[in-house]
Amino acid sequence: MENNAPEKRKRILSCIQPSGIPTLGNYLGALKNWKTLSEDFDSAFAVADLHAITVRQEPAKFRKQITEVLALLLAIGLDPEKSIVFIQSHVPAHSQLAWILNCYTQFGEMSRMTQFKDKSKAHADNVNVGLFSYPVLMAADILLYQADLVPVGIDQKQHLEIARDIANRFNTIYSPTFTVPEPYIGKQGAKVMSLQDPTKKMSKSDPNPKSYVSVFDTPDVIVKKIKSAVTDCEGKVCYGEGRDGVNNLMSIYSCCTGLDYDRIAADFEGKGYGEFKAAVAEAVVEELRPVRERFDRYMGDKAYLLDVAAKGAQRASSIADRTLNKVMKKVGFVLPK
Ligand code: ATP
Ligand code: LTN
Repeated sequence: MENNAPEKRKRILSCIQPSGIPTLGNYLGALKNWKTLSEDFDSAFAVADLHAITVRQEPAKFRKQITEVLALLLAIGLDPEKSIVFIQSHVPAHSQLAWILNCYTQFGEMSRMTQFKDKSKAHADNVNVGLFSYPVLMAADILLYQADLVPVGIDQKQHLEIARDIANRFNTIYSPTFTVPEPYIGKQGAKVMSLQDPTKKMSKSDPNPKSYVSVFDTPDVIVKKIKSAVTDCEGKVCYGEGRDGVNNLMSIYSCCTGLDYDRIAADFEGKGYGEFKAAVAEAVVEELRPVRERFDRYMGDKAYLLDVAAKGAQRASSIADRTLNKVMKKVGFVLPK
């Protein structure tokens, strides 16, 4: 018999923490892809505020950052009528499923997470249990929406593998319950490196602001930061092993202009780093300019932002609650009437 049912669109989900002002790394590694993918998939994007408190946040600043990241999601071009755009803590099912999944996750597998090891070194005075089970909450975020694909930067690959392991484990113990998600890691920009130490990823929580370009930096600040980026003494613009600083700038330039490495090397043949850095800075300024302009507009209309968050949470909850109910039934909980 012919099946005329329309093919179910695949679903994507991703989140960003409001743990600071997002960087060019977040933008090129994740956000830019979200906009493109949102055109071809059913999509949900969240501000991961629950994840952000695994590191101490100052309340007033935290509140502001949550609103800013929400505005940024719209500023990158996501359409809240098409994509579900929401704030993680507004959908209680995330915390509820995370607790359940904690009981299907082994201490040993969490101990191997490199982000936990890095963050517990960086915040040695606050190695809390939330930081340890962070990947379980992330698995809950993803599995609640039965996401097929999760667009992230390469640093999140290990967390995606754990989410897959947890999903498979639960599906095997009970019966198929969760879609097993695949990571989607863009070919370019998957790991933008720090401008001051290009062996480390660019991070919005880096204490040195010269190490990152924030998406809200003004053009003159962007120019200054890129001009002071660490390179090497070879003086030649071409991609190569061990040339982390130049490679990073080439990758940033390539993401912003669409030019490949050979073309960039040819264009800057015989030219010094000064000229190259000026071109990179200009490309970054132009890439971020429209985002910044739209961001300012959304930040000027807080009522609209709250409205988007409320509608987003409602739509997200209707999907998330369905999955949570299914899980609770399978585990054997008595569901409320
Ligand atoms: P923090 O620096 O506070 O740990 P973060 O920026 O690493 O935060 P998120 O805000 O949760 O973490 O990241 C949102 C998305 O940006 C994720 O998909 C992550 O993989 C991606 N991302 C973060 N930093 C980079 C980077 N330097 N290059 C490419 N992608 C990145
Ligand atoms: N841990 C992620 C942020 C995050 C996330 C998610 C990403 C929280 N929940 C669900 C994808 C899917 C990070 O990028 N640091």
